[in-house]
Amino acid sequence: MDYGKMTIDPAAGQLLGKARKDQVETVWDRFEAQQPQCGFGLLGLCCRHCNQGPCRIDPFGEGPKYGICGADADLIVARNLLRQVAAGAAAHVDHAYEAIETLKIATEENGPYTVKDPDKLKAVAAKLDLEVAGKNNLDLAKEIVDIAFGDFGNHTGAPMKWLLATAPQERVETWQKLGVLPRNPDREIREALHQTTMGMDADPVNLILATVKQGLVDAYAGLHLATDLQDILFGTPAPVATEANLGVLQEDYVNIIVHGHEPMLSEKIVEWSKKLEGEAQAAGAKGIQLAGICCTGNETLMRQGIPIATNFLAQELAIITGAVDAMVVDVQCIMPSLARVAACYHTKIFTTMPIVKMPGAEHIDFSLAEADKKAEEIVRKGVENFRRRDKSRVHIPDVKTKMLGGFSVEAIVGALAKLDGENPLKPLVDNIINGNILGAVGTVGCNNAKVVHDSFHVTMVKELIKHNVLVVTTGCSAQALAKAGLMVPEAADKYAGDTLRTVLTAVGNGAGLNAPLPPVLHMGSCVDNSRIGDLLSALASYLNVPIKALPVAASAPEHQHEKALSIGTWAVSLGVLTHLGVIPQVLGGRKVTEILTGDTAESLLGGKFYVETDPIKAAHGLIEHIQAKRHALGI
Ligand code: XCC
Ligand code: SF4
Repeated sequence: MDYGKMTIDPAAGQLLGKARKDQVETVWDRFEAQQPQCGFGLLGLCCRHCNQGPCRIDPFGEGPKYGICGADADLIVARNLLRQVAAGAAAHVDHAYEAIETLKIATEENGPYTVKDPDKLKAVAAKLDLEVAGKNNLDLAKEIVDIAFGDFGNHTGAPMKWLLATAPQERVETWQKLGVLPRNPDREIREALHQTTMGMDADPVNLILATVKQGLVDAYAGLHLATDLQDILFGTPAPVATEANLGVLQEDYVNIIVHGHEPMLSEKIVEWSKKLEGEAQAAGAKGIQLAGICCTGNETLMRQGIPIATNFLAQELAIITGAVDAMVVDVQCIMPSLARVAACYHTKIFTTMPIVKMPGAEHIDFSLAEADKKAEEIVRKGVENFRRRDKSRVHIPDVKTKMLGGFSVEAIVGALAKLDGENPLKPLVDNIINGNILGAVGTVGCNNAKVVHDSFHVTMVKELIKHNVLVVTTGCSAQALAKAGLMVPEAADKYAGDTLRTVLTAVGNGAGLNAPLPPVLHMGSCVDNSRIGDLLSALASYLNVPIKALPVAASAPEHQHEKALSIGTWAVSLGVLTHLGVIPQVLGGRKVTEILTGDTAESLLGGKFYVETDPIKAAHGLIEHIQAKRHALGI
C-alpha cells in the first residue's frame, strides 16, 4: 500500500494496509470524510456562546460583520482562543492536582505510594523556601503538599506560590506589570469561562492578556507542579536505553499498552507486570511486554525504560496489529474510536478514570488508595485475554529503533558535570558562545491528521541539527523523533552538522558513553516541558540575561490539542519565539493575529507565535531567529 500521503512511519504504513484488508476505519478515513472542513471554523469565526447563535462572520467582508449580540471577528476569535487555552490549562492542572493527592498518600505510612526520590524532595522544598535541615522526608513532603494545595485554596490576591518559586524573577516582574500573574488556578480557569460568556469582555486585547494568564496557570499549576511531584514520587529520570515503534510488541508475549498522560496508574502497571510474569507464563506466553503511547508512554519510558509503541496518530494502529491484549488508558488524547477498533480484534480497552469512560470498553474504577489492587486486576485481565488472541490475525511490523531517553535537567547537568564539576553549564555555554552549537530548539506537541504523520517533526528537526542546532523534545514530537532514529549516538554522525557533532562527541565521551550524545534529547512528556523551561532559566541565569535574549526557539510542528496552545502561550510568555506548523483557528481575527504573531507580543513578552506550514522553511525561520539573537548578544 502506498501510505506516503498519510505517514512517514513504515510500521504505521504496514498497518494501514492491514486496516484496509481488515476493513477497520482509522483516523485517516475519518479525516477524509470530513473534507472540506468548515471555513468559518478554520478561521475561528464561529460563535456558539449563547443560544441566539451560532453566529458566523463573513471573512470576505461581504456578509455579516457582527454576531447577533454585536461581537465582531476579533472578539469572537479572542474569546474562542481564551476558552481553548483555558481548557488546555484545565487538563494539565487537573493532572497536577492528582499528583498532589498522590504525594499526600505517600506521606502516610504503608500506603501504595512512597517518596522514591528524596533528593528531588529536598530540592523542591528548598525552592519553596522550606527549612530542609533536620526534617524527615515525610514531614517535608507534607509541607510541600500543603503549599501545593495552598495555591488551589488561595483566596487572596497574591500570586501562586509555585509560580513564584519556579519562574525567573525577571519574568515575574514582567507578568506583574501586565497584570497577568495568576492567583489560584481554579479561580483563574473559572474566571476565563465567565469572561468569555455572552455579554462579558468585549475587548480583544484584554482577552489576549487573560489568555497569557492561562498560559501561566498551565505552566505553574500544571506542568511544573506535575513534573516536580512526579519526580519526587517516582524518581527523576536518568539516561536510559530502550526502543521505539510497534515492533517492540512481541508475538509470544502478553502485550499490554499504557496510554494517556498520568504515571500514577502506569507506574503500578509496570510493577504488577513484573510480579505477574509467572501467570503470563502459565497462560502460555513467555512473559509480559509493556509498551507506551502518548505521554503515559513518555512517563514510563523516562523513568522505567519501557519502550514506546507509537504516538498519538497511530494509536488505533497498535490495536490493528492484533497482538495487543490490553490497552489501559487514563486521561487525554485517547481517541473515542478505540473501542470500535478493538471490537474488530480480541483487544480489551480498559478505561480507568471517572471522567474518561467509553462505550464498548471495560471500566476499572482506578483509585489512588486502591492503586495496587486495580493495577493487579488490569494486568491479570490482560494475561487472561492473551488466551483469546487469534494468531492468524496478528501482524507485528518488524520495525523498531533503538533510542536513548531520560534527559531530565538533572541528567543533562550530571553529564556536563563530568566535563566541568564546578561549573557544569560552562561547557554547554562555551560551545554556544563559540558557535559550535548555533542555538537550541525545543520541539513539542502532537500529531495532527492535517499533517502527514510525523513528517513535520522529522523533516524540520533533521534540517535544524544539520545546521548545528541542538534539539530537545517532549510529547509525541519526541516519539516521532525516536521512531525516526534521531535519539541514538549514530544520529550525531549521520545527521548533525560538523561542529554540533564535535560537541556531542566530546560530551558523550566525557560522560562515559564512549559515543556521542544523540543530537535530539528526549526530555519527557508534555508536562515535562517544565524541564525545558528550567533549562532555559538555568542558561539565562548563567549568562545573566533574560530568557528572551537566548538563541533558542520552540516549535509545535503538528499540534492538535488545546493543551499545545496553552503550552505555546506559556512559551511565548517566557520570551520564546514559538513556531506552529498547523494554522491555529485565529486567522479570522486580523487584530488578534497581528498581536500574537507581531511586534505587540514581542514588545510585551519578548516572544511571539510564528506560523509556517513548510518544515524546511520553518527550520530556516527558526535558524534566522537564532542568528538574530546571537547577533544581539554579540556572539
Ligand atoms: Fe496528546 Fe501528550 Fe499532543 Fe501527544 S503531544 S497528542 S497533547 S500526547 Ni502532549
Ligand atoms: Fe452570537 Fe453573540 Fe451569542 Fe456568540 S455570544 S452566539 S456572537 S449572539
